[in-house]
Amino acid sequence: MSSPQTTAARDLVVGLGATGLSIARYMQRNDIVATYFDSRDQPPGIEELKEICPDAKVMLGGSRLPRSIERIIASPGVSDSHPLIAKALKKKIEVVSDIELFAEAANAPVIAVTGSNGKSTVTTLLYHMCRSDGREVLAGGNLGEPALDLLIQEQPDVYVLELSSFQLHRTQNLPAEVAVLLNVAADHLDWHADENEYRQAKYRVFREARAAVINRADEAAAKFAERCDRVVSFGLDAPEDGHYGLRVDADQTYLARGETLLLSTRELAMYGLHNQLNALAALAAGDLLGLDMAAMLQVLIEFPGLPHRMQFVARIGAVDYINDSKATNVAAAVASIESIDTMLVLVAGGDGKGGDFSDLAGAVENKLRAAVLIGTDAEKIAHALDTVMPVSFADTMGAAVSMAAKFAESDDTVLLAPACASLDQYSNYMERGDAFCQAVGALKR
Ligand code: UMA
Ligand code: ADP
Repeated sequence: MSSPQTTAARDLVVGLGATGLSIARYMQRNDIVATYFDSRDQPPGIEELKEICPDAKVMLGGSRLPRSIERIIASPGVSDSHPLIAKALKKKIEVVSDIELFAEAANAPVIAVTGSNGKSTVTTLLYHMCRSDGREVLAGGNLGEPALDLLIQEQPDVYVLELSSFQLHRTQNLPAEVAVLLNVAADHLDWHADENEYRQAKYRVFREARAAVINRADEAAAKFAERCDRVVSFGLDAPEDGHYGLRVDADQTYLARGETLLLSTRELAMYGLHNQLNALAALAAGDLLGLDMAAMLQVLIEFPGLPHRMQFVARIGAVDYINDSKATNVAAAVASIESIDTMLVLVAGGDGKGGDFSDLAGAVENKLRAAVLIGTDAEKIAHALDTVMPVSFADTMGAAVSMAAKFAESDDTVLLAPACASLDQYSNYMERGDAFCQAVGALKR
């Protein structure tokens, strides 16, 4: 039994979701007394917190900052504009992420993966590549298991962490063995002060890294990675010696390292040009880590991609149905639209997070049969697509899919690529993707 909290806590843990609870477990393991805060009356983790540290002081709602607090460990969902955090920042109280604590405590090399899109795919590829090479590996962070919970398990040879801009924004010290920045496109403008702050958070991943993997299309990345000992780039063009890209030989496109052809893109199990980029980035990172090339290529031949990312659902009446529910911003939706080479019926919409949809119009031009829009920002997307064609609206996913099926002609693709978060209508992108799959299933009956 722990004794009641008597000393005034120096740390305030903000947020009682998955991250907050992982911080609570970490504090308990390390005998650190903290106060806990959540802005909601009934935060999801309140009962579990009582089990982890029964005597912890908990504050719900408001923005009162206890005097004793010297550091805030904030959950990623709470932005700097929350009055409590804003007050702390004004008083120059340190506000850090769970990743800052993880980096202090971890004793194995870390591969840090960030970017606007492709993080989960590349994190998972690297996890499988490490295993295929015979290394003990744990993966987590923004992808599923909170980073601090990875420390409960036996120490691996390597950690692979997916990091969001929210986490990096509050991480000062992260000496990653390899830092991977996949791409930077506008996102999360409802959280960050502006696009520049979002970009700076992403580039922060290179600050203390020993080696960097950069996208050749991103000139700023090369500049930020200059401080790293080794830099390997990836891109869709032909690569220079030691770098990764695509090469064409006898009408066949290959993933290549310098002049060496590694794997025909036809052998890649994942679908779409953006996944060729993800494969190249993972190879570059694995190479920097010293993983065996054949072991890595075997993973690319076998790994079909994660659910809800360009996931083939069904072919009904000569129409393909594809679920890319994880396309939660415009750049992701553009990438999935560009991966489809048939005429398209697009199902999109949801919470646009303050983003600008004008790039969607360019991507669908000349290939859009119809668009069916759902969710809070349906009107905003309709406005952006107006120059291409009038659109239709649906209240539910079931209605959207039925309408899409009516619009689709032989050999078309019906693609769910929302360009928006799902939270206005669903608990998460998985629930939205499942709703799409179910609605497609219902078409068959
Ligand atoms: N919230 C409040 N008040 C609080 C605390 C949280 O209203 O005091 C709300 C937030 O505004 C948010 C929700 O609760 O709407 C969850 O926030 P959280 O910080 O408690 O989230 P966690 O449950 O800890 O989950 C977080 C990541 N979520 C976010 O960054 C919003 C999860 O990524 C991540 O898997 C988990 O930590 C473990 O590391 C999810 C995500 O959506 C998948 N990430 C964004 C993305 O990928 O686009 C960045
Ligand atoms: P994240 O974890 O960054 O959200 P995911 O690997 O889950 O990334 O992919 C999310 C979506 O982003 C995919 O469904 C696809 O639409 C798009 N996407 C994936 N990789 C890329 C990439 N390299 N460039 C652009 N878009 C991508």
